[in-house]
Amino acid sequence: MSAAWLDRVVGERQLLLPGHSACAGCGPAINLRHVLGALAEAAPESRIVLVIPASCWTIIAGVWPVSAFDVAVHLTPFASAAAEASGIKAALRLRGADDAIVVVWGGDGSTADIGFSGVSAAAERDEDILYVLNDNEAYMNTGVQKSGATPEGAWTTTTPLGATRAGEKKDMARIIAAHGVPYVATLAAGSVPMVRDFRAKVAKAAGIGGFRFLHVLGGCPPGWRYPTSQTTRITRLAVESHVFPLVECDHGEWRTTFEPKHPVPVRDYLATQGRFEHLSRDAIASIQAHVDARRRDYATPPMGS
Ligand SMILES: Cc1ncc(C[n+]2csc(CCOP(=O)(O)OP(=O)(O)O)c2C)c(N)n1
Ligand SMILES: [Mg+2]
Repeated sequence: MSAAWLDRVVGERQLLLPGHSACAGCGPAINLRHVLGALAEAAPESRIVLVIPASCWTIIAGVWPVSAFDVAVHLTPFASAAAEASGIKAALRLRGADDAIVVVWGGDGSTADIGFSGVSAAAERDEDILYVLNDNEAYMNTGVQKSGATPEGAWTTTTPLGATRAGEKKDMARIIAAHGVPYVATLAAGSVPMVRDFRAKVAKAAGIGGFRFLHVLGGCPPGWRYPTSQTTRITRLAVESHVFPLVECDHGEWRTTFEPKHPVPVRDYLATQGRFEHLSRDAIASIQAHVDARRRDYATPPMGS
């Protein structure tokens, strides 16, 4: 790991400005900083437009005339984010800004559930946008309700104790890859090597035309019920336990981009968060089996390849 690279990342110009109102320890805030930083580095001359459907980020973005961003931001309803991003890209192209990068920063509730039809349609049309799934695994802005991306066994306010999340998290990377889009990847900023993987994927996506989909995992201290200091450690454990494998599908070719040097059992990840504290040994064994099966799936040619 080169010290010069780290210095550059730490010292780069911030497009998510200091003083924004995200919670302490907000994983998505770290992630969005890296998305914008890596885009600005990969395409310094390109205009970046951020399209944000209803989510925590509608609030964090600020109330006009104040903005948390040093890029243009367009707030949308859930269902129309992908369509509005497609329209903005088309309008910018008509005005000669061919290289503008239009980025949707959509939550998991927005992307996997309420806005899914619009995301699927934009993917199917191969719209020239960068869609980033900002996955904190529940509807956090409205008080931790379960989404399609909430993981098996998790407590949320709509899956309370005694009726916690049954079934597995939707596999959005494979669902979107099955549309035959040019690029899909999973990203997590859990350690310096993982950040390197993260930013390389953003840079790669910036250089490809058509519909690109980045699925980024971000911890939420109040929703996942852990201390604010633990976000990066928990993100690292998500990858090291293979709960969140780092993969990409580049024009139909799947590959694992990051193999943990120190793999850990899933229970080590689950034990870091209050949303899993009720789980029995049997429930943890079942989650481990599902994580193992999903990992095997990624190692074999999946849908979309
Ligand atoms: C059609 C519609 N239903 C419900 C809401 C209320 N709402 C605003 S933000 C939000 C949560 C969105 O969850 P997610 O997409 O996961 O983003 P997060 O809040 O976790 O960042 C909800 C339900 C809304 N704005 N529009
Ligand atoms: Mg969410």
